[in-house]
Amino acid sequence: MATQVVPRQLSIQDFVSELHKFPEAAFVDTGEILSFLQRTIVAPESLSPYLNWDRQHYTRNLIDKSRLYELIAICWEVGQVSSVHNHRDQNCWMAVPIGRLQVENFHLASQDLEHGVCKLTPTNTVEMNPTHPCAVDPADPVHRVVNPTQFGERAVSLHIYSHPFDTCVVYSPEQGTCGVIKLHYTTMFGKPA
Ligand code: 2CO
Ligand code: FE2
Repeated sequence: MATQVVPRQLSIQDFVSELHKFPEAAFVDTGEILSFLQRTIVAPESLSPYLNWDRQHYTRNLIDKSRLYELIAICWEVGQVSSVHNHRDQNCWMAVPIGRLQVENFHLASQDLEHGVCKLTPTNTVEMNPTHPCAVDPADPVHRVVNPTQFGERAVSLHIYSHPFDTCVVYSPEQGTCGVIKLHYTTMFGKPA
């Protein structure tokens, strides 16, 4: 019989304290941090200093940053989507303590950044919600995150990136084009960036 672990709820402060306890090796593969996220739900009310909403674009709110990782809360209005993008070969774990989101994964068949061209094919779509965190597959890391209009509610995702990165490659699967963009924080440690 399959056993199911009932996740415990932690404030974001306690969640950060737990993250600090992981050794560097835990961030190399995705299993250990993913299992921590499966056992843990961040209490939504503890996230209030990091929640900012913008009708134009999802917001990126830095909660914690070290040599090993950065932890960001992303706030998604109904209908907002990210670009299709990569994470610069860094691991990424996502948890969704508020609402639910879809991750659409793509396979990158080829990429020529110098000429800005690529070939991408969609692979699968997975739902994230408070009991379903996920890790980006390091072997096939290109994805986009979507808060579908039909879900009808705002969502907040927590992203752990190891190591921190401040640029990424964005792709247009329809046009077969790609390019590097710079990433910015909307807030840092609860204050406008
Ligand atoms: N990686 C994007 C960002 O940091 C968010 S979409 O999901 O990973 O802006
Ligand atoms: Fe991403």
